[in-house]
Amino acid sequence: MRNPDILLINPPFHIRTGSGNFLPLGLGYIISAVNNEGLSAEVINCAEGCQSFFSDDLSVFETDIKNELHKYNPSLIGIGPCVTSHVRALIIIARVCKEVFPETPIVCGGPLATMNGQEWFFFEELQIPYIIKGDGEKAIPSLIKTIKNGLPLLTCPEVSYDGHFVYNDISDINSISFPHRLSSSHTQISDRRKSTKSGILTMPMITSRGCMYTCDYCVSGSLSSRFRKRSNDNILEEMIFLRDGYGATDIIFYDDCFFYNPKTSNEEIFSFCNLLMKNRLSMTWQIEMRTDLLLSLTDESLTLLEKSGCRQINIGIEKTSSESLFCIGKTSTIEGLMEKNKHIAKLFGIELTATFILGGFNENEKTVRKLIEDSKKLSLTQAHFNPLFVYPSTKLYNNYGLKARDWYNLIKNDTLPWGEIVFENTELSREKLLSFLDLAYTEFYGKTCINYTNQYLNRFNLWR
Ligand code: B12
Repeated sequence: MRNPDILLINPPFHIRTGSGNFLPLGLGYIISAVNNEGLSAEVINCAEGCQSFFSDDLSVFETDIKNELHKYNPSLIGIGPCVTSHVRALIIIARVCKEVFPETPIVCGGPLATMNGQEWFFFEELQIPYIIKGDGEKAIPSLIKTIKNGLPLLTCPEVSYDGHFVYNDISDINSISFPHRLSSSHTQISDRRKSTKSGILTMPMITSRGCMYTCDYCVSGSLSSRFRKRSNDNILEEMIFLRDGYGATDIIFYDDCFFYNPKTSNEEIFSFCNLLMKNRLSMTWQIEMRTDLLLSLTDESLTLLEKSGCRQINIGIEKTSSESLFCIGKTSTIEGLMEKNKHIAKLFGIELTATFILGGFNENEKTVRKLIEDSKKLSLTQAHFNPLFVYPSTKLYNNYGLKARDWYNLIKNDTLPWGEIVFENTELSREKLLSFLDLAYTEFYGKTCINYTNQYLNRFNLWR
């Protein structure tokens, strides 16, 4: 029997074809914070523990997780990071945890617990009375100490419960210890981000909290009351730590916008890249970038990016017309992108890849086909297409006419097993949009691709 101070449970999710999968950095951060206080944490990683969210597979998952839980006797159970797509699995995890450990306190955290207006899901549907909103690094050690001192959890200043919400926001994120990591064999990098070279060890990092932008469809902007970014020195220190401690040669920065301000992007790049070069880091890396930021880059910045190891820029293009961008509340521009990408592809050794969204208020078959055609003209080596998804706590969700609790029933009762709400309009049904996904991949890659629609309709496409 294992007796950790906290047993963390990472819920399973519907892993899509080619998707990445690794121990959530949020859990890694929590484990480090707990260990720093001389406390212990263990994880049940369910990421691949469930073949699908169809009921027969969920029953198998229920038995498996129950058996796994019986190996532990923790002081506290933490479930998360919770996202909306986990719903069907969360219901089972919460039920089984209460059954196996009727006396042990349980707390949930992550994006879904952080969103304003979604607290009811935990209190009423999961019957979990405590959640942590925002950063967990101070909150979780504090919760464990509260339990060790024999006090009720609601005396812990960081905890939220029905009628009492606390948002945890660590001001100096440079003060947070680097996240605990599992071995590289637990890190699956998505096809879009993988290096084609051999002998590369890629590890993920995150260097900010929240997002400066508030695109209508995206949750990131509402996950933190303000955008916080780590210092360049602190980022470099973690890169060196991963290189020397784990043999990492390549980093994926998962920040929504690594360089974040188009007005100062060239200066940001100058400081960051020069710091890496001065320290002879010799690692490659990749970042996410908005189109307006990419368009603002000078050749000098692009040279610096390449020289300091930036091997790939993933551009969040999403739409190829200003009207469609406007309809999803994305303030970036598209004009000049084709020429800019062509220029970068010709003169610089930086691979350009992109994400695109199919569907939206103004969209029809014609606009979707146009987007697919445009995607081929943007000098990209890879592209990732998604239907427009609707998440609670976004402007799109309200504009789509959904009420605060509607997402829950839509996902719980959906005939598809993936936990997503697809934006539909009179011209584009969910089925139609899914069929366009196959067309998009086939057109973009110039060959008949594996059936991408299947990744949504069927059991998980795992690598085993
Ligand atoms: C990196 C990333 C991924 C990676 C890794 C996922 C992972 N599990 O780590 C990949 C590409 C695999 C991925 C996949 C998916 N992602 Co994702 N992802 C992100 C991203 C960009 C960063 C996450 C991160 O590392 N944050 C940094 C850490 C430090 O923050 P954190 O995770 O919030 O953790 C802190 C707190 O939340 C809290 N906390 C976290 N866990 C717990 C647990 C407990 C018990 C407690 C008390 C507290 C607590 O403490 C942590 C430390 O302070 C976010 C956007 C964002 N800006 O956050 C989207 C985001 C979380 N993803 C999202 C989605 C939808 C998905 C997918 C469902 C997409 C899909 N359909 O395939 C899957 C589901 C993955 C999963 N395991 O659940 C949405 C979730 C929105 C929602 N509706 O809930 C987000 C917000 C993106 C968005 N803008 O919409 N994702």
